[in-house]
Amino acid sequence: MTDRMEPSLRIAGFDIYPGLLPLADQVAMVEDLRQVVAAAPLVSPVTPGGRQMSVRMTAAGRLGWITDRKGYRYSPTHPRGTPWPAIPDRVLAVWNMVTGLARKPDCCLVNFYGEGARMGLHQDRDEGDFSFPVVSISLGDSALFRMGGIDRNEPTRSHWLSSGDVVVMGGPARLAWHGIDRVRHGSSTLLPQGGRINLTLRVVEPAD
Ligand code: MD6
Ligand code: FE
Repeated sequence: MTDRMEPSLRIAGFDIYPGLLPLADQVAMVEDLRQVVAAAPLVSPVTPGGRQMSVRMTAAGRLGWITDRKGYRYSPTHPRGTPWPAIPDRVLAVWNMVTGLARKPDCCLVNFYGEGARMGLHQDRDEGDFSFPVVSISLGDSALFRMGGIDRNEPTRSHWLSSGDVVVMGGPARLAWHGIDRVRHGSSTLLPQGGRINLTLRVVEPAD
């Protein structure tokens, strides 16, 4: 346990760190992620209801979050059957900075938003232990992030996330509803072809 950095913005219980990552770190993190994607290619997941998600997805860590016709779950392997690559140290360093926790995340979910991709309002509730926060890192194009409450019908607030921003969803907000309404395609030059990457770090296995 080390000191946790204080957020400079709090909206609906979400802790927001605008511009936490310097540009050089963002560039280096994208390079790390190219290696992750080389080992575990992005897939276009299908929901249990049979709908194709607009984001493309992969993961790093001991467990990755997957979805297909059989359901949502954490899996020790990529859909093609291979283990997930390790979570890059540079990504773990962000977890350490904003959580100060000794426990490391089990999963780094990687979401790629191409033109027109979005993420419907959802809760992150497939993990085994909600006492740990979920940490999110945004890279590339700006995205409109909608944050609500624990009940789906509570009012929501929206905030534009930019490249290098970090969000922590923990404490009472851990099970809050949230989503990405839209991405401003081409608003960042971090990725040469445009697009947005969002990383979410999660503790999946209950603390022992
Ligand atoms: C996104 N983020 O930023 C979607 N989940 O693309 C999430 O779904 C999210 O930002 C848990 C905690 C923080 C998040
Ligand atoms: Fe989420």
